[in-house]
Amino acid sequence: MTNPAPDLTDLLKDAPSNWGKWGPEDEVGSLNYLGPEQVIAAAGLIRTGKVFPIQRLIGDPKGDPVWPSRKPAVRTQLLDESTWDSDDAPAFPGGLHYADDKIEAFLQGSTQYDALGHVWYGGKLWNGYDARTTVGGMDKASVRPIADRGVVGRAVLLDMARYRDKDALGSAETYTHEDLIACAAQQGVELRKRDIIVIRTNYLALFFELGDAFYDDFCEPGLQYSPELVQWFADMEIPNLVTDTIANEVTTDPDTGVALTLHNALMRNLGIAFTEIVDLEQLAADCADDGVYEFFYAAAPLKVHRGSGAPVNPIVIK
Ligand code: UVW
Repeated sequence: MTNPAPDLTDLLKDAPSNWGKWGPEDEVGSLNYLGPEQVIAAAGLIRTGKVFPIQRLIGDPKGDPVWPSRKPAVRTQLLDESTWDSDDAPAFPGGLHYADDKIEAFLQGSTQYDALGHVWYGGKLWNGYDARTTVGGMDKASVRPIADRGVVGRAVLLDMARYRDKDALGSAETYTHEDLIACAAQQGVELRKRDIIVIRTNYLALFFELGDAFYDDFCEPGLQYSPELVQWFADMEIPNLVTDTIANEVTTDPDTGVALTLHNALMRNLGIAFTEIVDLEQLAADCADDGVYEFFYAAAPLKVHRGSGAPVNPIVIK
C-alpha cells in the first residue's frame, strides 16, 4: 500500500514565510520587491523596440487549455448586422449600427494572474488572513490589489524545453531551481535578485495535438517542490513566476503525492504572484535568434472586485 500524501501543514511546517514582512494589511506580497528602482532598470533593457503580448487567445478556434475542473470561455454575439435588420433592434438617430458581445469565462481560464489568496491550507491565506474571508468572494488578498498596482520589472526567459533539447517538456516532467540556474547559464543570461521568472515548457502544444484526450491522466510538467527550491525563491526575492503551463508547477509531486505544493509554498507563504498559461512561442523564438533572454515586462490583470484571479495580457518589450 502506498503512503498517503502528507498534509501541507506538516510538509511546509518549517518552510520560509513572508507573512507580516510588509505589514498586517499587505495583499500583494513579493510584488513589493518591485519599486521605482526596478522599473527604471527594466526600462533600460528596451533596445530594439520589439513588443511581445504573451496572452493566449480567448476563444481560440483551436481550443482553450484550462485547468481540468474549468471550462473554456464562451463568447456570445449579442448584436451584429443581422440584429440591426430586425424590428426589435434598438434604434439610434443617424443610422448607427454596432456589434456587441459578451464572454462567460472562468477568471482563471486562459492567461491569468492568481490572487495571492487563491489557494490555502490550514484555514489561512497569504499574510495570515482567515480563509473564511473567501466566502462569497475574496475580501482579502484578492486579485484587485495586484491589478491596482500593476507589475513592471526585469524578466528573464528560461527556455526549459530548448535547454533539454526538446520541442516540449513531457507530462509530469519536473525541474528544480538548479535546472533554472543551469538553463540561465547555458543561455548566457544572469539571474538577478527581484527578477520576474518566465519559464517555457511548450507543454500546451500537446493540448492542441490531443484535444480532450489531453486531460486523460492529467499531470503537467513543472517546478518540483523541495525545501531548497523554496529557500532559493525566498533568497532571490522573486516577485512573480510566469509560465506557459496551466498551473506553473508539476501538478502532483511525484515524491510526496501532494497537489500544487508550490502554489502554497511560493504563493501563500512567500507572496509570489503566479501568472499562468502565457504563450511564449514567438518570444522564445526571438530570444533563441538574438541570444537576448532578459527584457522589460509589464502586466496588470483586469480589476475584478473580490476576484480570485483575473485575465491578463502581459507585454514584454526587448
Ligand atoms: C488552481 O490553483 C487549481 O489553479 P491555477 O492553475 O489557476 O492556479
